[in-house]
Amino acid sequence: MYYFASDIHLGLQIGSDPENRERLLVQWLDEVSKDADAIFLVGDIFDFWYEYRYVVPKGFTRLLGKLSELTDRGIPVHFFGGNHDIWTYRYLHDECGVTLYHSPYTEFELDGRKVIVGHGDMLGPRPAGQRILSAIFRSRLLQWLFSMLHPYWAMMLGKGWSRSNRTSRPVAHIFRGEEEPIIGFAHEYQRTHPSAPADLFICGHTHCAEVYPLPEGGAVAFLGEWIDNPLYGVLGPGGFELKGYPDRAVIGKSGTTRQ
Ligand SMILES: [Mn+2]
Repeated sequence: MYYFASDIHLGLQIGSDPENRERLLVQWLDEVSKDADAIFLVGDIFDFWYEYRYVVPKGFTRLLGKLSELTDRGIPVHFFGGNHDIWTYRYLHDECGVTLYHSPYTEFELDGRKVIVGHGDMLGPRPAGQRILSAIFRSRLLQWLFSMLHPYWAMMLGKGWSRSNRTSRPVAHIFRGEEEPIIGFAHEYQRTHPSAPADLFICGHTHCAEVYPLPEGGAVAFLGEWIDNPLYGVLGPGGFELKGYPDRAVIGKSGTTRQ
């Protein structure tokens, strides 16, 4: 089985039970590790993360320990940078053994299915302002300048930005269907890959919980968020399901057929 979760926003002190969000995530990782072939953490796992060459942020020790334990046991953990944790460099790889991804999307073959995974903030048509902002955040110069700041100010600035970003709009976004840039990306992908279309697109970012079937075949799964409403995706022989956690109520599904 393959498991997926995104937008946990660890460290963000809003929503339901922020103190226990990390414990819940670790409990989930523990449970799914029993039959996981791989675990995908699809971005915005941390509400803000910045690491220096010799220094990492305080906290998150339960999660970091659990990730290290899982990878030591041989379970692959794929960790995607989201727009809140783009500045994850080598530490999570070197210390916790996860594989890091920072490209807009990555193609996987899981159980004979073509699955495209990405956080989603860099997918599809987006307004110019957003594109400029993400280019700035990804610029080496800005990252270098930021690393010159004393960690006290850097973390204060980063956490403040992250919090204001969240409190300026509601946690739960209304799903806009065809208007979602990620749906636009999925159509474009299928159109440009007629001989090898994707069976499933999996993303986070929007905080919507949806499994959206594409008319041309395949589906797009939006993994929701853990601020108010923890959810996860599971892909097995029977297809993909989006489930609540810990109640495991099925919120959406897609019977993706193998090619
Ligand atoms: Mn998010």
